[in-house]
Amino acid sequence: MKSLLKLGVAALACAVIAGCGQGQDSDQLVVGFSQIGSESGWRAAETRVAREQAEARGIDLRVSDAQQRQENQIRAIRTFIAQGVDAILLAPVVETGWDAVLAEAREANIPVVLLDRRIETADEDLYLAAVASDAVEEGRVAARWLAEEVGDRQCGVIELQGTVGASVANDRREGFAEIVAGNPNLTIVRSQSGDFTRSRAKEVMESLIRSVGGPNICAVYAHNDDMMIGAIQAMTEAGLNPGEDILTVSIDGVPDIFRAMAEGQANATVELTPNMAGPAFDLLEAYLDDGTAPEKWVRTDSPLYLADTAEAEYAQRRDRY
Ligand code: GZL
Repeated sequence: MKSLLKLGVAALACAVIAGCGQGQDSDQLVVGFSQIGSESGWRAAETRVAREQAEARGIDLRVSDAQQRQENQIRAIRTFIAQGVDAILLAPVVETGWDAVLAEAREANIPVVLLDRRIETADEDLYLAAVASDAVEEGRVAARWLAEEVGDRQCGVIELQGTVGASVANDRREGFAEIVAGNPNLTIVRSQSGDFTRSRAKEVMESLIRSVGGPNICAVYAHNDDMMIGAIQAMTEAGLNPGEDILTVSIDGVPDIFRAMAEGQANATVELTPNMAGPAFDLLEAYLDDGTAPEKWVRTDSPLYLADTAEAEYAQRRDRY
């Protein structure tokens, strides 16, 4: 634990309860990470990078995998509070239902930093900062590319949404829809959740191919690359040609989407860095050392990648995930 106030509180608390959140040495920062799960390649990379970033800083990082269930995340946060950790990282699976448990963390004087998703709250002081992309802009970037690609051709789009209730799913849908609204030749013919996973997205895409009909599908927009990989499998098994007859655009920039682009089965991805924990640790260390107030939103970039650089991008990234 770092800050003097915490040392006083901790010493008192540690006299009373066993299993205090002390790192190996009393000066070591102890951080609890309530992680959503491992639903996608991007999520698994975020966890791995968080461990690397903690290791590099000598931080004792305690990761709890919630298997995509909010009640498990809330339980993990309460455990971290009881352990008296110095700070908590939270990747909130959905955007509502956090006020009570975050108020308990504030009561215990434990700062919380949100990673890669946002929460809906009337009290923005419940968390110290958020490290996340602008998911509305990610949706706009995807739709602008598609609009450019189809020109004035009529194009029926299938949208595979992320987890119901997740801020990024709502925002990526909003951004995409905003650009579609300004392009009369783009029409979202179906929009359904694939829960950010390959398997669920494959099932959903199989059923949409049956109901919409392959020839009526001009493009697929998936809120993450893993769902697009599942959709590509479904399209290929149905005898369709994703990346050629059916345009694809998704988000994350995981190695497998670069491989699909290099093989001509996908067209575009909007990258999301898996390194959300590094900036979070930096702002936490400054805050805990001398009270430096961080920016409320540390925004990560959303660059677009296309098939023309996919081969090189895949070669560079495949060992990083
Ligand atoms: C986005 C993040 C999303 C990724 C998915 O910030 O929350 O969650 O795009 C992951 O791959 O499931």
